[in-house]
Amino acid sequence: MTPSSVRITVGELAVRFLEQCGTRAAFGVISIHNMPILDAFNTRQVIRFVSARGEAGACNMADAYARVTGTLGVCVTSTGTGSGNAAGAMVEALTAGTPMLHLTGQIESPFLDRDLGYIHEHPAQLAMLRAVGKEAFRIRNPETALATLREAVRIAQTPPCGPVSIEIPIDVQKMLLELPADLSPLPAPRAQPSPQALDALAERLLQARRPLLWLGGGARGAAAAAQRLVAMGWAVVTSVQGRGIVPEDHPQTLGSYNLQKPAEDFYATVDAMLTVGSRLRSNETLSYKLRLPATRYRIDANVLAENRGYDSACFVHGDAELTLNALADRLEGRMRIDPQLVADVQRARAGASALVDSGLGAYVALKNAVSEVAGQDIWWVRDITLSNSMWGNRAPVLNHPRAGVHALGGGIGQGLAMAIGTAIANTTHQLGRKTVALAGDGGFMLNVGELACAVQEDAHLVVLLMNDSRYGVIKNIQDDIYGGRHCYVELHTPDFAQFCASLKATHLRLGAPEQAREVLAQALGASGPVVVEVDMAAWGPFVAKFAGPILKKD
Ligand SMILES: Cc1ncc(C[n+]2csc(CCOP(=O)(O)OP(=O)(O)O)c2C)c(N)n1
Repeated sequence: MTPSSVRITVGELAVRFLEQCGTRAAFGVISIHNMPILDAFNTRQVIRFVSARGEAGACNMADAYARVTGTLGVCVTSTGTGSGNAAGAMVEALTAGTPMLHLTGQIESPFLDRDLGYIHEHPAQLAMLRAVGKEAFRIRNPETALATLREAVRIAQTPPCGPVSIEIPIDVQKMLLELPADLSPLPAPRAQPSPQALDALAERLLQARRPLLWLGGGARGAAAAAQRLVAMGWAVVTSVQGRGIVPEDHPQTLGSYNLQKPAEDFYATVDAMLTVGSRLRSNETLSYKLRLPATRYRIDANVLAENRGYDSACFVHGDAELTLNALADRLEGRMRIDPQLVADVQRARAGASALVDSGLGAYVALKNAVSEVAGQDIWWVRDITLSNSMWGNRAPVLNHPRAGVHALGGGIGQGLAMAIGTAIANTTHQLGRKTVALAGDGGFMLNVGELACAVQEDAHLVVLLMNDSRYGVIKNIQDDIYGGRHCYVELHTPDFAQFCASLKATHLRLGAPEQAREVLAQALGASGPVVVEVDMAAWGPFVAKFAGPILKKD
């Protein structure tokens, strides 16, 4: 050790490294087993640390923060039950391909892996973390800490991205090391497409007169490259995770109206579909029975995506942005696209959105009010609830590739925490948008404690709380396939006005469709968290009955 050298704990090393990664906010719950890390957040005051009320919420917040900023999300949990609490949210981050670092503790290393029943030990924590994330590591000593941190973040940020955990025994977190001179993260490699594969794909695409680009979440960083194909006249459709890569009011896009009958009819007229960064997941494709265009090509950063779900005549392994740009270089000025294609897209889109509206009844007023009052500069965060399945996954119009945040994996109860992570990201990165969330009362209650976090953090967000005092979608499924035998779906629900008052969160009741615009405007004008309770008993039922992901018989 040189006289001038500085010695820091492993916990502080982790925090200083995250600063170098560009992290501006981290989320977690304090515990004996992570205090050296949190102590460093506090003493350094560079990264804002948000105290969630539970590890599930913290992980959802970090996930949403990463999704809207396009940077690394960070959550910190305690060992054992704490990291276990985050497991469901880790699964969601894995499903969504979110680059995230999850730091957790572990008991003192001398007692670890000895089956002593040592308090807070979770003997198989690492195995659990591997199962719910992309990778998991343990830091065993100060000498290997930085390398492990670097590798974990590199893996998290390498497409297909995902959450990576590191467990650090509490004694190791406190150990000292000399402050390294270089704390920079490693670059995340991007898959380079092969020129031969690109030539072959370009040759085929040059034959197309009615080409369609299907953009998934993996193409969120490729908006400008996708725009080059749009400028050539291509039609576009997106998965729900790909919303806004092409602004949804562009005349050449179907937006995420991707599986309604008019969209399927349109696909029959398409002579080449190029899927980019999309898994063509079950709920986007009527469980793989949606009739996609017969001639299909695919680009993906995951080499294993080839022929998954749907086959393709030609596959290019590569980063979405690099591959689309290289393809555009080969196609620009050489495609002869049917001038009728744009009008056909618009017709299909109008037909699909009319179909969606026809099932909503009075709730069309709410859908339209979100567009009209909130405008396009919003983050649109959704929990799993009837309203999201019926319209929130398609509307309002989104104009930004990261504007939509939803639970891809279908788990309820994550929307409120995701809205908090989004609102914090909006502040720390000065993104200048409003955070608007959609949740059902069932999902909201699952993680309702995070409303206290939202108040404490002064998170500016509006939750549209669709209160039907039940698990509505499950009740519909019982009607559909369980002979109308209703059980376990009626919910004792708090008086949300009183509940919000007790937390000092603003509560507004939305009792009738005619009030939608006015109440929403009031909510958006307020600061801190606002709960707009849509009294669904007063509004009445939807016209259509949504009973789970749509399945196709043939
Ligand atoms: C974590 C989790 N637990 C249970 C379920 C099953 N589930 C799906 S939708 C739903 C009901 C959601 O109710 P609510 O939030 O009130 O929305 P609504 O269906 O009434 O619109 C339930 C329990 C789930 N998807 N995820």
